[in-house]
Amino acid sequence: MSHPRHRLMGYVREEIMPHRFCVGCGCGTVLNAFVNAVEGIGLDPTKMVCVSGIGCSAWIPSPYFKADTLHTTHGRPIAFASGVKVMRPDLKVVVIAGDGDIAGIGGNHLIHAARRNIDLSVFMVNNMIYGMTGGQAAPTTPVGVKTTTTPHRNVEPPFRVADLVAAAGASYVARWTTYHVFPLMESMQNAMLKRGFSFIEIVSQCPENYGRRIGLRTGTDFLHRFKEQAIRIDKTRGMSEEELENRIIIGKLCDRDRPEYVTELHKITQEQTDIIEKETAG
Ligand SMILES: Cc1ncc(C[n+]2csc(CCOP(=O)(O)OP(=O)(O)O)c2C)c(N)n1
Ligand SMILES: [Mg+2]
Repeated sequence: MSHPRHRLMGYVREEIMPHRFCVGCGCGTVLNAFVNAVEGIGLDPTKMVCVSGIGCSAWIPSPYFKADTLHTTHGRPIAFASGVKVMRPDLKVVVIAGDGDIAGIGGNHLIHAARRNIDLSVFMVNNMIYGMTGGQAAPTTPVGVKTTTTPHRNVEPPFRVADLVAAAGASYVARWTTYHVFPLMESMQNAMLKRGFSFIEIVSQCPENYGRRIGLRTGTDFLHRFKEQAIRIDKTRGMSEEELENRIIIGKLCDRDRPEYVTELHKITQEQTDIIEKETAG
């Protein structure tokens, strides 16, 4: 008896499946949610460009998602994606990369893309560490954690990246974890349908290079932790900083309409073209 082909198989590079993510890694969950979201809103992958940087999470779109992809340099996926969007505003441009990529080395590109409100969707996989390179501290690593670059303990407070992006001016910002698969899928759909800069922080697990330093050995250990730590944003009103210290605030942080960067740029191009045409006609 022949087996029916899975309905989502056409969205991934079947020839290189199964993927190479470590056992228990959250990247497979994010890939699954992303592919479901793309199919769910009927996006045509031939009209998409996915951009990634360097890191484990960067492998989610490239090579696994079957669309045109740019696997760029570490820290620069938003810069490359902005270039694509300016030249080809007709394409859906999505960045998927790690916390190191997006909020560490690429942090400046992140806040300025949010400020400009350029029409990109950025899905940042926050595993709280530089996973691919063996476990260096990221700007998302919690205080107190021992990493290869903080062998005694990390003393740097982490960024709350989603809050930072919302404050910088993005149109849509949300935070979920790999435990919250269905809300994550739905949020990815909303992000990709939103005009302007959309951003989802996906708190994810790295049992290999982060978990083993904090006593969480398996992916399941992390999912239990995320379930316990998560608190819906609407339940946080009136709670103090101390009460929220070890919590992961999940849900939508903002959803608003602001002028979009490429549209505004193209208006200028049109205005200038009109002026030149008028002058040459006269
Ligand atoms: C300019 C530059 N600096 C540093 C590196 C080394 N490097 C490669 S991946 C990486 C960190 C990856 O961490 P993250 O972006 O969080 O992705 P993860 O592997 O955790 O998914 C670093 C520091 C590099 N490739 N290029
Ligand atoms: Mg990381």
